[in-house]
Amino acid sequence: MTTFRHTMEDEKDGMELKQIGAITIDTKKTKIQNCVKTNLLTILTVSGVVCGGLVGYLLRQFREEKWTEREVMYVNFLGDLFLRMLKSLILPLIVSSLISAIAKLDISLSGKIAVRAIIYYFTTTVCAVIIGIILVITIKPGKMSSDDSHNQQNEGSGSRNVTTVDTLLDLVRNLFPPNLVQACTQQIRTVLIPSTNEKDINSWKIDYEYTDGTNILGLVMFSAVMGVTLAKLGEKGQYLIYFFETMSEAMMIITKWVICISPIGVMFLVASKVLEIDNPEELVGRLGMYFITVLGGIILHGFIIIPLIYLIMTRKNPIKYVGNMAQALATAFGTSSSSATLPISIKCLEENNNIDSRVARFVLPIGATINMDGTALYEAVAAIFIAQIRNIDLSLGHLVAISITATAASIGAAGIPQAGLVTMVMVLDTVGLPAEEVTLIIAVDWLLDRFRTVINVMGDAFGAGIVDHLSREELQISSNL
Ligand code: 7O9
Repeated sequence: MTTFRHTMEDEKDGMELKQIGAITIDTKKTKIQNCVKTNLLTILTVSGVVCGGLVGYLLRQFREEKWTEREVMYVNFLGDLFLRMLKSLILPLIVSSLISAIAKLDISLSGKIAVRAIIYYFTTTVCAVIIGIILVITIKPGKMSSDDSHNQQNEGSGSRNVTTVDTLLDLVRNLFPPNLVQACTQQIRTVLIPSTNEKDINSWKIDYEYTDGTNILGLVMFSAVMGVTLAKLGEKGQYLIYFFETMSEAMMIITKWVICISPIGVMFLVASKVLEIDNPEELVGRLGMYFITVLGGIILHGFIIIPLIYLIMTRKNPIKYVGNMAQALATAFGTSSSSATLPISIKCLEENNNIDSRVARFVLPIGATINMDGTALYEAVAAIFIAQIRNIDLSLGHLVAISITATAASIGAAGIPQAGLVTMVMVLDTVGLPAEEVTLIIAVDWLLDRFRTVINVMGDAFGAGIVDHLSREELQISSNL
């Protein structure tokens, strides 16, 4: 406005106009420079994924014989360091950010935010499962593939004797860890001990054991309760709230440092994975249609349905929103772990998408734990694909049962030791398929895992955006108090 008035009032000689023109070109230039500068790391990380794939491919072509495990380990080394750094942030980050975010909200508002988030998680996960089922039933990837799979060796499935009920009860047990320090490294699981004269699994002896793996569900639960309690304590709770707030800020600063090496880390992670693939021909061969079905479902759900829900709820541009998350999405693809990506997702949400930090730090850790749209879609498709290969006709009741278990499995995955296999077995169990069938799809699982992780992270991010939009006014009122 001032420049405009200035030019109107002054005599408009050619010289001055030229100068103004030069200035606008100049600002445009700096704008582009700024844009590249601020997005440089993102651009580099996304290129890291592509370069990693290329490097891996070229190295494979480079020589006839297979790369040894040791050589793959060397290529993976820097990627592994990056992953370890990210993982070290998770525990302090989720505990401190959940506690401080919930403590800074008043109880009724955090309740409202939680309800909104949970409604979103549930709706989108059910949507994902339905899309998956529709696709796998129309494409019928299992009927197209030649059925030589019967001859496959059922090795390495490592199945153990569990019932779905036991798995679900373990989940609930893990919600309440008896020892918080132990919960940082171990979780409980039920073991059934076969008795010699009993074939019926229900009469076996029941035992429990602790297995390695962070009991994230228990820690999330405890942090949420702690946050609510500190909010209730009022004045007296302030010191601890400050403590956790500082901790959470500090973790975000360390995250920024780790992000600086993400392009290199992601590149080596992807390159080493491409190097170690056993039978790449499966991707275009027998499992090709299955792969395309899952990928199609993931793209349809993640790039059309969820953005559409976001657009309808917030009337904001979903494309820009996804673009702002690119760094997190590339890391999700590189690490195939939504928990390792969590620190970066929080940073992208707060800094690029301007999500209120109370919402981002409250909703995201919970989303990373229970909201896995990609996983739910994948498990439903996989179960039906296997049934198709085995020529088992599924009734509508079966399909409903698969939807329910796939949804439950994706919600509970973080609370189940060795989740990948166990949740898949749970879903297969509902259709009466044996656990060994999982071996059919293992060949392409490593790649599909990366794609579904991207969608898991994206679903969490859009959820935070929607919850933030719906809670904006209340958040403003609460911060003005
Ligand atoms: C995928 F909240 C956090 F960030 F602290 C958190 C920590 C750990 C959240 C979740 C977990 C966790 O243990 N998650 C988990 C996820 C455990 C076992 C299996 C899975 C499923 O993982 C996805 C999949 O395989 O489809 C995917 N790789 O989103 O990480």
